[in-house]
Amino acid sequence: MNSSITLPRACLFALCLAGAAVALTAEEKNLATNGGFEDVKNGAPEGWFSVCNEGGSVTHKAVADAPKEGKHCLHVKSKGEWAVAGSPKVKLDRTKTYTLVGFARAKSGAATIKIDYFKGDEHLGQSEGEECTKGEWTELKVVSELDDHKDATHILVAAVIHGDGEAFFDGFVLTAK
Ligand SMILES: [Ca+2]
Repeated sequence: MNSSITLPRACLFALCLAGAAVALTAEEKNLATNGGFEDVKNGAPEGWFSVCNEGGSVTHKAVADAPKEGKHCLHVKSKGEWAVAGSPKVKLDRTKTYTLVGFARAKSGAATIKIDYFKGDEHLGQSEGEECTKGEWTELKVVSELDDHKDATHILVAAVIHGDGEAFFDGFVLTAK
């Protein structure tokens, strides 16, 4: 009854192959949850939050206003010193370097993207990209600086507006290598 032996072996081999494929693609996986802003709940990108300086105001929405890719992009409007729309937190693998790429276009004010560093819920600092003040989609990039944030356990990615402004964001991709 060889068939009863060869069948499980064949299955095990197939499982090993599937496992190897998952390990390879995990290297290039987009760690930014809903980074394309296509999952929309109550008009906002699912999982994303917004925050601003005390006394300021901020709104964050998922809109279908000329997105960079897909059907939706993130719209942030703010009054105040600064405003941020952020993703869910990502648990850090400190042996890796994280790279965030994203697109911004500003209707008014200065927009950028950033990586925020956290120790649990405590905000430790950030690495910001260059400012975009243009009305066309502009690619921005931020590379993590984990050596400057030795206690960090988590990061998140965020859209930023400095001062009063209104801007669109799309295509956030966070990778670890
Ligand atoms: Ca999109």
